[in-house]
Amino acid sequence: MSWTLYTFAMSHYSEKIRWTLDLSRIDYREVRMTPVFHIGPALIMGKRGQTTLPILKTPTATIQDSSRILLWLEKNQAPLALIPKVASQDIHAVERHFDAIGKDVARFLYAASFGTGDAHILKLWTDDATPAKAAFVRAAYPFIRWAFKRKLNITQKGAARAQKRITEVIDWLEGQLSDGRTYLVGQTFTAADITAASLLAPIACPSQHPVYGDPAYQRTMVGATEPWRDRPALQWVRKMYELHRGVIQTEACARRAA
Ligand SMILES: N[C@@H](CCC(=O)N[C@@H](CS)C(=O)NCC(=O)O)C(=O)O
Repeated sequence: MSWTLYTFAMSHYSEKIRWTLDLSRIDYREVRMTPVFHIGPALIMGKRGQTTLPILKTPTATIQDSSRILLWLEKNQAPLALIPKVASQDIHAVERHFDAIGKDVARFLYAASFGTGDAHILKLWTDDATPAKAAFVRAAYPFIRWAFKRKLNITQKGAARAQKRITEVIDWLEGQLSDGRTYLVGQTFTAADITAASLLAPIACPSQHPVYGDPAYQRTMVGATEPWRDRPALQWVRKMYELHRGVIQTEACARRAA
């Protein structure tokens, strides 16, 4: 197995690629990184002056950014069932809608949980850390939180704007689904559905997701997710996870263990 996917366990952009690789039955090793300690490796591997994950490393290329990774897979793993050629443009158009609110989702949820949910955030940030890294993140938490707030513009105003933009995209999704369709592009499950479901998963909290399905996460976010929890769009996200994630995830884990 010579592909490696660098992720954060709780990252919705990482989930988009993890799900795509799992469903495409591509073998890879997942390296779950610890915030702060990801910065150096991401800068070096990405070579774009960016510190974001996911990053996919293959024997022939290292690609940073989930939409660039999808484009690379489309070109280099063709034919990719999740991006049929005839539907490619429509799929990427849907992808852009949801990628655009990824940071708003993080901004809004952190704004609501910093202060009251710090214990759980610390747990999420240290779950995949070595003891020494975990001790560092715990000790530096007040500073990391401050830096994070600045970087993501986590202010009351920023959170209010994020809430508005998330609501607009949820409205848009419900508009798309209002004719009774199951999938966003064509008659089959595609990368458009994966992107929409992954990016909204931190709000929808599907039980199949290892982080957002955790009752402790759901308790921490209960106030923040409340405005949208029962909306049809969020029910659709949970349905996509039920239909297309649980089994695939179990299969991928079994493949990796074999
Ligand atoms: N446009 C990027 C956004 C990825 C992104 O924002 N990732 C977040 C985690 S969800 C991240 O790595 N944050 C840490 C950082 O920016 O250093 C993509 O599609 O991959």
